[in-house]
Amino acid sequence: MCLFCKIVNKEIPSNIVLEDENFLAFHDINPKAPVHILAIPKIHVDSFNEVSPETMAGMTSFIQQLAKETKLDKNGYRVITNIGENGGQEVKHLHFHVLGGAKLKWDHF
Ligand code: D5M
Repeated sequence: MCLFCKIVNKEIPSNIVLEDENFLAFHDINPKAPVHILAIPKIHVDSFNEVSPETMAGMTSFIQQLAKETKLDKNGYRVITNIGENGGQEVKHLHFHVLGGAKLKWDHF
């Protein structure tokens, strides 16, 4: 079972911010911004390459709710998903980095 499936199953502890039937959001263990939350589907999907339109639709609503509840929607935030080798994806379970809490830089290579 992958790392994030274990977090979904509560076999590995995480600092949960928001949860519903299909999605989970928890604080990133290695934050890159004052607020750095990971939002994931509970079902295992390897990456954005494989995600279904239905899961993405739910994911979008979940991230919007997350932004509202954390008040990130007030001043803005960033949503990133890394895909594969060049994208820098380390955990092979689809996750969206939700970053905010400061004016973010834009510097990728
Ligand atoms: O991002 C993978 C992210 O997952 C990276 O920012 C660290 C984070 N991570 C790894 N293990 C944990 C646990 N156990 N809790 C919370 N966050 C974690 P990627 O896009 O794959 O590079």
